[in-house]
Amino acid sequence: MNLLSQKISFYDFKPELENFRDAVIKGLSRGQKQIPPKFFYDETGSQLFEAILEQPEYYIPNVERDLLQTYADEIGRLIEPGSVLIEPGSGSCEKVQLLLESLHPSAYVPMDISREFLKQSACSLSQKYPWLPIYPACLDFTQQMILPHGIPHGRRVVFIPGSSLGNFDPLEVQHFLTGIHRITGKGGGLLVGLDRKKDPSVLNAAYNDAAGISAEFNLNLLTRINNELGGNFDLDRFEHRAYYNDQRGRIEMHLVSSEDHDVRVSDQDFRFIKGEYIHTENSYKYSPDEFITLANSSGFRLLKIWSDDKHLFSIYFLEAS
Ligand code: AVJ
Repeated sequence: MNLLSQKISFYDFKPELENFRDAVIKGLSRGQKQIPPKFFYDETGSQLFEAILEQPEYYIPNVERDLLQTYADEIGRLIEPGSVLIEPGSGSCEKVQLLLESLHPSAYVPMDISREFLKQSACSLSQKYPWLPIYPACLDFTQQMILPHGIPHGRRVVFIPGSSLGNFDPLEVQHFLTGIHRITGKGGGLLVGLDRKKDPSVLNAAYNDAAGISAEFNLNLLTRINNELGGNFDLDRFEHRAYYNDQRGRIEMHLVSSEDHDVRVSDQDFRFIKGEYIHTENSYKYSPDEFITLANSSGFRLLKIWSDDKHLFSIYFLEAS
């Protein structure tokens, strides 16, 4: 089946890929080396992330899936049919499928930085839901929060599952939600799935799966730099580290250098000393009170919260006031 025979209008906002080079050079030049997590998601990275979602220690997908399945009808009643459903960072468009029958939106706008992955996900979604008009938008939603032209009218509802908000600092979440408020307008909806604070041993296991997929995902960033930016990272000299930083309320992911050595990227040399690390990701964990306060400060008010019995994860439905 081709794009034309399906109800798909693909919008390419051309997220600037040369940003990758700039971000890496800038990030490796800092006192504390760091690279933003959005650069994990080249094609291999996106596939590795899908594999993380299947690891037994990574409880988020199962708990969230259970919640979405259990409460789909209730969620559907709060979000009126005919809404335009927008999903920043849609990935495989897997989770939205748990809601489509009960929500029956007039359109779905998946947004992702990974172009081919976005196209493929939209195509297979369209085969399963031929009645649904889909407007995939290739963009970096951390840089631009814009909607494609021609989407239907109707209440705009933004769906952010999978705890992806956890990648932002609380202040960035506040700015991001304020941007979403601008897109949805007053009365618009916001459906968020977000991981909660809990026993650190559960969190640490989730980001250090026994099969080593999280490690592969983290290290793939170096492979990507080698491939796309002519880097010469030796993957045997770096180790994956992930641990819960209790003071900051977040999982931190690092790539730790196991010895003193130099790495070359795009004609620039970077010195690593033994034990020095690149900070590659934060994954913030929120108590419901903390997140609700944050959402309130961005102009959203809570209408409903759903949680599992073990208080691992929560889904929030909020309205733009
Ligand atoms: C996509 C940000 C929700 O933080 O749990 C999973 C990314 N990194 N394992 C998360 C991730 C390592 C994930 N988010």
